[in-house]
Amino acid sequence: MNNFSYSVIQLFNYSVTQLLNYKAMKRFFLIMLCSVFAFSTVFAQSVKKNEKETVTFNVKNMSCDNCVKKIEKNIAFEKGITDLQCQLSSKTVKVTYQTDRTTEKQLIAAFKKIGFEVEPKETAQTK
Ligand SMILES: [Cu+2]
Repeated sequence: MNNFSYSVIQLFNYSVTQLLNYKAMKRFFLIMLCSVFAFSTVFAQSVKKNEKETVTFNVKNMSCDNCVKKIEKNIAFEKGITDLQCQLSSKTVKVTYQTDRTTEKQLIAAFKKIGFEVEPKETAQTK
């Protein structure tokens, strides 16, 4: 084997090693990236799961005890609702719900379904 072919082989060996290192590195970074992504997704979901919101609705046509009963009976059992308080004197309904299970829009629709026009008065984050 002459000097030239020897150096060609050396060069070839060197390139293969470099290539393998590059592939291993690429794989390592890919795995790192995937685990970071997976972890952040799970983390974000668990944070979202514990989030609650309390909305106070103005309910103009809530005028008697029967209305209150109707609301308590129907809305309190909508999915995601953890607390519901009707106040006839101020014509307001305070609803606490899990943000990952229902939305304000869905609540408004649920009220509408049983004949009450509502509008959100104030919203607050709850722990
Ligand atoms: Cu009534």
